[in-house]
Amino acid sequence: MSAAKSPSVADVVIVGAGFAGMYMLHRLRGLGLSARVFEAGGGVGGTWYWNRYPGARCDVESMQYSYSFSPELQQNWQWSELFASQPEILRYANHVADRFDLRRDIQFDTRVTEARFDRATHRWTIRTNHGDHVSARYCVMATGCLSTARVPDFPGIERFSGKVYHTGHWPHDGVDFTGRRVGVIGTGSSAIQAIPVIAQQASHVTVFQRTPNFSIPSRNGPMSDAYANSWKSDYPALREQARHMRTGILNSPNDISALEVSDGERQRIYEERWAAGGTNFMAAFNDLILSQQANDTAADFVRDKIRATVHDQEVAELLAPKNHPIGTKRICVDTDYYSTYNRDNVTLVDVRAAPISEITPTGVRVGGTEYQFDAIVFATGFDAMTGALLNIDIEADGKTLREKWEEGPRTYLGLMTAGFPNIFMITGPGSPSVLSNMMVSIEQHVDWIADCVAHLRLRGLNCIEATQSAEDTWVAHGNEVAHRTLYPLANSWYMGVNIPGKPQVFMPYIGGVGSYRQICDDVASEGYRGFELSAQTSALAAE
Ligand code: N01
Repeated sequence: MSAAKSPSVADVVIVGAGFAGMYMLHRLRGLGLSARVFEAGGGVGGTWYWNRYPGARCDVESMQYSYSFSPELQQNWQWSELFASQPEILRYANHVADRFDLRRDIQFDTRVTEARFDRATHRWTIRTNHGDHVSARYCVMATGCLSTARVPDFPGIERFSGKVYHTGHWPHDGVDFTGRRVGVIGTGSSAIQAIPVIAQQASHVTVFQRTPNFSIPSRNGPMSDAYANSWKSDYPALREQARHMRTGILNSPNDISALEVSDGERQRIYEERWAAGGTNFMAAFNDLILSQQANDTAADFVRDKIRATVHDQEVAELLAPKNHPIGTKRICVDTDYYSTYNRDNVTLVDVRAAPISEITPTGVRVGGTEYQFDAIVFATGFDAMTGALLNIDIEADGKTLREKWEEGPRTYLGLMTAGFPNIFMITGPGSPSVLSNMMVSIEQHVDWIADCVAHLRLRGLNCIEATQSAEDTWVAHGNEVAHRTLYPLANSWYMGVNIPGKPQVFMPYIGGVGSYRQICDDVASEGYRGFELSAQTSALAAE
């Protein structure tokens, strides 16, 4: 009988090589620690590696959706558009990987399957689908918030004889829809970006819409030197300002109520923001996500824009959202989305009243009607925020994370969860994450974790664990802040509503990026308040 192979050893295992995992690796190396990164994809970039659907681009301006940690990097890199496309962001991720020589510690095409904590040694044992077996002092989950693509359980789906795609798992060599009849299921951010581009190629596009979404034109365009230089000439100060904004985006919030101004003035402000484009529309007034009455003014404005854009008023009414306040489902940003419905080759099918009943060998059936397709695009979203974490068997002291989070995720600061020492989450549930500029939130978490690990080492400590009471207080605070807003009124993936059986709790922290950062900084400067720090001295624990 052969002896069990002993594990390889690292200070830290990082799961994921998106923007979070890459920067975490860089910071840990800077501390002189050894780190191994496991990445399920064949390259770096995370969400930008997988989401290659036509029209995919970021809705945060490129000058802000980029790393700030390296002055040289942010000066040298040139973005070609205001809002970078997926291929350009992926090129940037690859450039960063090369520039900082990250690949030598990243194992690609490898999925972490389990992570178990051993109390005796205070170490994690991590295993992968390729039989890797690593013992690490710390584990960092850089698994992304929107990385577990989801296809609804439509009957007959396996019998469809045409091509099937998911926006979050797009083929790497692209798809040519020329001359094809395409069905698109879903009208979230991904669909809203993809539909106008697919419609330019396909012979016909049929969109199956269950819930219409509010979308603001991006007004994307080429990056001018003058605009890029307006950032580069003062980058450190501008980045610092962004870190303290509510969303981590340096925009122009208007700190007055929508109800304090005259109708004419309100309309003027909305028109101005609509013309400027992008998510800054939601910063037109300070109470759009707090007051239904204020929110209605913005929602009415966008509904009127939809009616003015779409020629067929029946279609316009279907596209105009009426069941959730604007912004409480992720606001979308588009290029020519609504006007695409004026094309002869685009049809909108409402599947709210009569849902999709089955996928047939040749198409999609809704009630008594069958729509025939050569290809179906599922733009049906993700098991957000918890999906990727819970797909891994994470266990400490005989309890799994799945068991602990049965009624919804519970964390302290979205960084750690009680009962699971030495395992950190980057942009985990309970942190601003998806409600923010992810780059800003990623850098904040990575820096906090790196500083924390350095703090432990300096003091001869090697174990950190969130206390139950700190976690309970944070969860209660997160809920209290969320329920002061209109967000819980929407059936959104923020609430887990899109996954059957998923507990319905508001997962991100909505208190704002700036104030959240201050809380995290205070926690650290007060000796990691709410965490227990200790030293494991057994010989087994020796480094
Ligand atoms: O996914 P979604 P997404 N029958 O969950 C529909 C980020 N992102 O990939 O709303 C019929 O938003 C579902 O309908 P409903 C961004 O944070 C960013 O589009 O559940 N339809 C919905 O319309 C975003 O929020 C960028 O009623 C069904 C759609 O599928 C997040 O990713 C770009 C259905 C899913 O929409 C996710 O966006 C892209 C069913 N059975 C994404 N099941 C940018 O930076 C689901 N649907 C711009």
